[in-house]
Parts: sequence; structure tokens; C-alpha cells
Amino acid sequence: MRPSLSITIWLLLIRVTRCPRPYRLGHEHFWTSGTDQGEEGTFFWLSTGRPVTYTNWNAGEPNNFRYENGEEEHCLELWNRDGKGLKWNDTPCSFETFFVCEVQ
Ligand SMILES: [Ca+2]
Ligand SMILES: [Ca+2]
Repeated sequence: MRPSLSITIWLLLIRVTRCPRPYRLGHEHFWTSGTDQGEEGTFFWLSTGRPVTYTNWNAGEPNNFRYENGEEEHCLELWNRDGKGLKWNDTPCSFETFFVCEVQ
């Protein structure tokens, strides 16, 4: 059973407010819905099915890094890699981090 949006946001806020790291959001990594799982190097938004047209990659990204277990990077995250702000990185889809909610 999936939690409702209000419960999901509430759980996110609890997690965010309990973490003392930079941004006071608890972490330096945040998921977006971007992925290139369909075709390597061609990113689209899972949330809309539309292609990614604007980009804001960290230097050297996307690099589709391959890990020892064979996993490659196919999911798009925001990453404050150099402490200068959140930019994009492709990372393993199994990576556990925070997500961002869009409220309309
Ligand atoms: Ca990839
Ligand atoms: Ca990467």
C-alpha cells in the first residue's frame, strides 16, 4: 500500500529536520525523475515521459560510471559535489537518498 502524498511529505519533513548536514535538508544528494535507462546517454523525465532538454551537469557528468558489481549510472540526481550548489549527476538507481516533491 502506498502512503498518501500528505503522509509522504510529512515523513520527508521529519527526515529532513532531523539531519544536521548542509542545506539543513540532511543530505547533499536528491533524486529527480530523470533517467537514461531506455537508451544510454538519452535522458528523459519519468514523471512526464518527456526528454530532458535543459541540463545542469556537474563537470565530467554524466559519466555512466560502472561499479564493481556491474551496476552503471542511469538515474539523475542533484548533487552538491563541490559545495557550490546542487548540480546534476548520473548515479546508480539503487542509491538511497532523498527525493523532491512537486506540489501543485
Ligand atoms: Ca547511464
Ligand atoms: Ca555519474
